[in-house]
Amino acid sequence: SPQIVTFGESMALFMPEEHKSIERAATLEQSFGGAESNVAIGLARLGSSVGWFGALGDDPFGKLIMKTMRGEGVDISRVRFNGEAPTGMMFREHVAGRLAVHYFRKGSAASRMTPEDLDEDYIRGAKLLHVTGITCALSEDCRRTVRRAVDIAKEAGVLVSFDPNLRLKLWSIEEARQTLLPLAEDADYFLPGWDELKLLYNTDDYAEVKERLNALKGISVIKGMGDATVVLDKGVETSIPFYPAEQVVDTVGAGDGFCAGFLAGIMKGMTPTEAVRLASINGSLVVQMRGDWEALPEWDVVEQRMSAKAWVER
Ligand code: KDG
Repeated sequence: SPQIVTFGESMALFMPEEHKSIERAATLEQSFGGAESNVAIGLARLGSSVGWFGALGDDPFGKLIMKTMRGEGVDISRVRFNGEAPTGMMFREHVAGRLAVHYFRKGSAASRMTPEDLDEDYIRGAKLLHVTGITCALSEDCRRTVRRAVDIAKEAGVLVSFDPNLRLKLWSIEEARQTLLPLAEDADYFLPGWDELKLLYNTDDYAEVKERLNALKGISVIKGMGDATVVLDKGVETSIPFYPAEQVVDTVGAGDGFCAGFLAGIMKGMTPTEAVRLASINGSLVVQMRGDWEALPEWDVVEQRMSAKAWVER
């Protein structure tokens, strides 16, 4: 098995030209996205050994996703094509300066994943399993699939990382809490954003959230605490400033890029604080190009930036 294994839904992605709404655009640019496949591409580009799987429709979009993932060097040997259900789709546009996402993913191939689709040995053979809350929001079967995958990992001593990736378009906050908080308890690395934590724990009070996180067994990495990332590691709190982006074009995918950088760092034996520095550089590069994963850097770029003066000057 690859060192890191992840799975979830990847969808065809369509975006109008910048500054145009979908209603006014004559053409839409095509790509694809999915939190877990974004992370997988990010990891592969940093030189980590990674496998991604999910169910895709037996259609041109599924094929495009599969071929691109393969081309990026991600192990796709456990991807399944579903003959009946299509690859999901999403459309993104900026309306009055705000990002709007439109999903067409109900009944998609990925939403029909079941625990029986898991290759248990593939998970057992990995060093780390990465899951996100989006998969849990897709269907009851998907929720059980994530749960089962995490249980397999735990039993086999495989590390688990978990990004809640709260998507309130897909389910209610109450449902999300019920499923995601237990997963946070099982994670060795819990990677939420501060905005997500406020919703999940239903409070704006950092001290209260911190108490909850310190009670978890794993390390928590809080993204977006102002302009910094906070690491909570067995009661020890470290704040690491964001690496500055030269320009911000499209912030979607920043969290996944961060996550890829963090996991790559951990797999390379870095401390969580060092891994956050790598993660932050990775995230800062993703936002400078349109699309979720296109701008994810290769290892030499990140390595150069890690030792560069720019960081020290902040
Ligand atoms: O993190 C980026 C994802 O939100 C995007 O790729 C789409 O996976 C996605 C989702 O379900 O929102």
